[in-house]
Amino acid sequence: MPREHKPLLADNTITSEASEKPPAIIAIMGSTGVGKTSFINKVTGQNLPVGHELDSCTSEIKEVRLKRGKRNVVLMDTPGFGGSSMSDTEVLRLITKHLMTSYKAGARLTGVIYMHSISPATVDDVTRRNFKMFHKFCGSEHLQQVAIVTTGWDKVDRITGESRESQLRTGQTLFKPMLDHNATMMRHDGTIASAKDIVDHFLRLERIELRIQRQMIVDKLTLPVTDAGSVISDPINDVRRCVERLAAIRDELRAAKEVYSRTRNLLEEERMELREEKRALRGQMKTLTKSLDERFLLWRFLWF
Ligand SMILES: Nc1nc2c(ncn2[C@@H]2O[C@H](COP(=O)(O)OP(=O)(O)OP(=O)(O)O)[C@@H](O)[C@H]2O)c(=O)[nH]1
Ligand SMILES: [Mg+2]
Repeated sequence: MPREHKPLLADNTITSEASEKPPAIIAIMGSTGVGKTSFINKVTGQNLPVGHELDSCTSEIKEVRLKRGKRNVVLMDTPGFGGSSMSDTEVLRLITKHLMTSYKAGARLTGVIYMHSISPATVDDVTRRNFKMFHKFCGSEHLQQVAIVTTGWDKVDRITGESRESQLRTGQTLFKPMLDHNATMMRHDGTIASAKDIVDHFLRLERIELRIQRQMIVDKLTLPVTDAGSVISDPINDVRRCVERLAAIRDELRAAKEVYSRTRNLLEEERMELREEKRALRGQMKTLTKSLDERFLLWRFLWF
């Protein structure tokens, strides 16, 4: 049955009436170029930059606020996996860091969307690995609040699209394991109405805690040893990243120390000069001033 589309208010800011209920925060993840940012633009009417050709576009987490009816909603745009500018581990690290910070500030997700384009004829091994990572990222406990949203329906004919969707549903290395744990599969046909419908799906749901958040905050695991991190982590790269970052921090500290010591010397020099000048002025006070008032003023400046 078609669902009624409540009008999105032109003003996307959060009002006091709506802010009584915590906003529904929805994270949007998936491979690069599948249309995550385009989807957000469709729902919010914003014009965030979208990608062209094969280059990845979004490079940082961006939260976009909007309202559906009286409910405040925050859509969390994330960089895509498989992009040209960041490794998948870096993307996962960025998303996880953001989720940890907002979790510690009391914010909880209401849902997670994993976007996938129906348009490529095959699903490569890296994408399959990322599905597996995503499942472990969420855990299996709250998958009714996870939606796998397919895009690219205008790029294929209906029969081809439906056949690919069916393979995604039934493939053990594709989405079946998540769907078996009550994740939902939805289509985004590129229209504003369909994008709003997908967002509305989450509005009735409770707030959740993802497995990655529990493992990192409660169990205090580091990312590479979490269930999700261990699927895509590359230990050699992790060690290299740590060593490089430590070297960079050491250089920055050394440079900061040099600047500090140079500034300290300059200030010290200036202080000595001024003290000397003040002493000389004190000695010459009588010759410098004529009236008693001026002498009194100078006396106050030079002795205190
Ligand atoms: N034909 C068609 N093009 C789409 C669809 N979704 C997105 N695009 C186009 O694909 C390109 C990439 O879209 P983005 O919205 O930037 O994709 P993204 O998932 O945010 O990509 P990253 O930020 O790199 O992770 C843009 O040129 C979009 O216009 C779709 O369903 N059909
Ligand atoms: Mg994007």
